[in-house]
Amino acid sequence: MYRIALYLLLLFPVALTAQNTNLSGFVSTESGSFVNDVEVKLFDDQGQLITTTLTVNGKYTFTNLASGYDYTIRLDKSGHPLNGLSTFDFVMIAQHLLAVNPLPTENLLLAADIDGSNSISVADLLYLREMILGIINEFPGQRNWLFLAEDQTPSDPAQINTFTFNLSGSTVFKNFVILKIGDMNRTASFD
Ligand SMILES: [Ca+2]
Ligand SMILES: [Ca+2]
Repeated sequence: MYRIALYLLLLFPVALTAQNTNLSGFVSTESGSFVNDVEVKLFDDQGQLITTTLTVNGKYTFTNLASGYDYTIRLDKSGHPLNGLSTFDFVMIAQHLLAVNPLPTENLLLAADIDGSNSISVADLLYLREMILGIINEFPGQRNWLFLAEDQTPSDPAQINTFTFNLSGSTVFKNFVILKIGDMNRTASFD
C-alpha cells in the first residue's frame, strides 16, 4: 500500500505540470454574423486527423490538446457552389478585369479568384459563366468557400482553407471569416 502511495505521489507532479490547451473560435461572415455547420477538422503535427467538429452558434471547440505542438485546422462547408452566384457577379468581375470598376476590397479580390490561380483572369470568368449556365457543378479544386484567419495566419498554399500553427498557452482563440467564392455582391446564403 505504501509503495502504491509513493508511486502515485511520484506521478502526481507530472500530471500537474503536463499542460493542456483548449482551442476554440468563431466563424463569421464579413458582416459579423456567426455561421453554423462549418466543418472544422483538426490534424496533429504528423498530419493525422484527430477529430472533426461542426460550428454551433458559429463556435467550434477542441479541448485538452497537448501544448507546444503544431496543429492544423481545415475548414469546409457543404452546399452547391452556385449559391449566391449570378450574372451580376460575372459583370462585377468583368468590369474589374477591364479596369472599368476595380473590385474595392482585398476580400473581393480573393473571392473573385475562382480557380485559385492567385490572380483574376478571363479563366475565372469562364468558370463562373459555366457554373451559372449549369455546364459545370464544381469549381477547380472544389473551391466553394474561402476562410480567412482573423489573426492573419496564412493558409497553406497547397491546400485551401488549411491553417497550421503552434499551440501554446492554456486557451487559444482562432476566429475565421467565411467568404463565398465568386460572390461579389454578397448574395450567398450561409445557412
Ligand atoms: Ca484565377
Ligand atoms: Ca452574388
